[in-house]
Amino acid sequence: MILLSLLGLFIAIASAVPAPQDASSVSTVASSTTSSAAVATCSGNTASDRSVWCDYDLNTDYYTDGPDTGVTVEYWLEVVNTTLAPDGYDRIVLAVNGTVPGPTIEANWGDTVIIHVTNSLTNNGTGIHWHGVRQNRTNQNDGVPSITQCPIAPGESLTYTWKATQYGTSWYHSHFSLQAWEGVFGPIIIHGPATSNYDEEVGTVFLNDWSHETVDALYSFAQTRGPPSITTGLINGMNEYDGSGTRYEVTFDSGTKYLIRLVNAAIDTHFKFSIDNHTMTVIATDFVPIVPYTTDVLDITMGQRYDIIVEADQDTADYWMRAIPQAECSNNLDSDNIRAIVRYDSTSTSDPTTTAYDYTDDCIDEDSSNLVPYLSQTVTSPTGDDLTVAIGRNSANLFRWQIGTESFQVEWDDPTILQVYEGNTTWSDEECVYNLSTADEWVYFVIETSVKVPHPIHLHGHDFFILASGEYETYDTSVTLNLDNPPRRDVATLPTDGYLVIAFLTDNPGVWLMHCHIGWHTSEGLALQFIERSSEISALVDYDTLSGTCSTWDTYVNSDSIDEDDSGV
Ligand SMILES: *[C@@H]1O[C@H](CO)[C@@H](O)[C@H](O)[C@H]1NC(C)=O
Ligand SMILES: *[C@@H]1O[C@H](CO)[C@@H](O)[C@H](O)[C@H]1NC(C)=O
Ligand SMILES: *[C@@H]1O[C@H](CO)[C@@H](O)[C@H](O)[C@H]1NC(C)=O
Ligand SMILES: *[C@@H]1O[C@H](CO)[C@@H](O)[C@H](O)[C@H]1NC(C)=O
Ligand SMILES: *[C@@H]1O[C@H](CO)[C@@H](O)[C@H](O)[C@H]1NC(C)=O
Ligand SMILES: *[C@@H]1O[C@H](CO)[C@@H](O)[C@H](O)[C@H]1NC(C)=O
Ligand SMILES: *[C@@H]1O[C@H](CO)[C@@H](O)[C@H](O)[C@H]1NC(C)=O
Ligand SMILES: [Cu+2]
Repeated sequence: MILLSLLGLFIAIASAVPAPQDASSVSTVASSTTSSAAVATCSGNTASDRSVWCDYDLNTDYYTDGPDTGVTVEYWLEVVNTTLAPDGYDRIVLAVNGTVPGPTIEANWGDTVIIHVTNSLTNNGTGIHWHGVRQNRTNQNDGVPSITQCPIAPGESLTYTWKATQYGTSWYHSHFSLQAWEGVFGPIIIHGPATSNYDEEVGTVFLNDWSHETVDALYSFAQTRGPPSITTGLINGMNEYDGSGTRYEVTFDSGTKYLIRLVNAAIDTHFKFSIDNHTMTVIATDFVPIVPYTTDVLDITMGQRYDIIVEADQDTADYWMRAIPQAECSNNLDSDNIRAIVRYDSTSTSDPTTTAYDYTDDCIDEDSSNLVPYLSQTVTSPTGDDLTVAIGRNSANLFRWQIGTESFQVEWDDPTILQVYEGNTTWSDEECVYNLSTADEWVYFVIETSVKVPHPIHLHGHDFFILASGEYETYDTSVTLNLDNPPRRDVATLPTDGYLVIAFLTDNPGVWLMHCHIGWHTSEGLALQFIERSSEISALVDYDTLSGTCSTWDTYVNSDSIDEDDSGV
């Protein structure tokens, strides 16, 4: 009797408390597979010390080193066509597993992640990009139609596998046409150490712009007349609009410090984020932990993430959380109403009466002097090239952007990685190929524009180092490049009528897209591709999977005569 109840108690404890995942102790055992959510802790990592992670810590150079847990986490995602009303207004939404945002992909630093994606749409291909994920020697899993795969045809599935060599916050989203902004996106959380202590996780908080028309319906306007105005916005897939819908709410316990993982998933909106009366401690830029700094108002542009810690240090009351589109570069019809609620008393149902912090309307990144990576890295003797961002119209009189010499145009059914595998080294101008054949070399690019539109520039397969930037300024040789531990991340703003200088190390063989993260601009050709260490790529290719996806796609296209009316990414 006693033995039985003790046994029962033991089982109850064992299933309620996740086993601490000690990387050193599991690294020697054979790899195991689990499909349950990852445990969110590692020995040593506690509320009073978030700097350590089992045998690793914030000082681990995650570009070359890191845990190997032997654990595999596995997810199944289904892209569906549904009707949702995130702000109380019904519309067609394309969504992962029927929700916006989709399910969270969660793992621990050092785990292997396997995701099976099924395309259950009837009239679109798909391909899911794991934004910011390094894809170290796993280029084919980057999820970009025309570059690393053919689109997944309706009714078909594709499995992606990658190792979580970084930790922090990101998101996955479709890289097929404008589908990401029809709702095909969701959170990625990789648990690891943090540069400032917190008690609890709120999780991801997504900031979106949102129209009552689909973005596919608005694309024609965007191509002929420029960016359309957007109806409203969402915080974590929710908002109240004209008396309908529900706002996202968070409950704070006095004295508790919360980790909030912010993601800007908008198609064309630069937000300033704030929580009335509260100050945030910023601890990470994209997947890069930084030396903490505090701010009341945070600039976050498309594709960027910030991990912030907010302490519940105010009076028991209700407070507005705000995402405010910046009019300098965003055209939103409901700018003052993209809000969520922070409550100290969960039973309260009243609207907050708090006032927003003052801010100056503009579309620039956080001050680079604040964005100091915790793990210091130095750029040495980079070799450079110049890329001009410009806009024009094509022969059909539609807007087309370019970065470099041509507007980007690639074919869904002839991905670059397949061309490299087949030994084809002939590239058309509009494929905008930059061939980086030397290994472990620092390269830099001066991206310049005289157009009065800022662009969030995103690079796949790397963090880039931000050597310099200027708004309403021209780059010349008098500009000092910051090579000594500059800000590092995977999305940065090319400022209005200005320049952005980025550098990276050619340490990751593959075909990597670099593009503007404004959805309209990606579709209108503001992209290029780096073929990095091409001689090493073929050995990384799983040809059967690659060609299998392409042949089912070709069969679908031949029977449905589907039209590529954008850049192909
Ligand atoms: C990336 O892959 C290379 C080659 O396999 C390996 O040497 C390196 O340690 C890997 N980086 C990380 C962070 O795992
Ligand atoms: C997504 O939906 C599929 C079925 O369509 C289901 O098998 C899977 O468990 C769901 N995934 C998650 C992460 O909820
Ligand atoms: C979603 O469903 C609508 C209504 O049936 C249809 O018009 C549209 O083409 C579908 N979209 C996709 C991507 O399957
Ligand atoms: C995707 O489906 C939408 C309808 O949901 C349609 O408007 C759009 O043209 C389709 N895109 C492509 C590239 O087929
Ligand atoms: C928020 O801060 C303002 C300005 O300091 C103050 O007047 C107000 O009382 C605070 N609101 C709450 C609910 O604490
Ligand atoms: C890149 O350039 C190198 C050196 O010129 C060449 O050998 C290689 O074939 C090129 N790769 C591609 C994919 O064009
Ligand atoms: C090589 O690539 C070019 C440009 O993408 C294409 O036109 C050509 O057909 C390809 N050649 C082969 C042999 O596949
Ligand atoms: Cu752009």
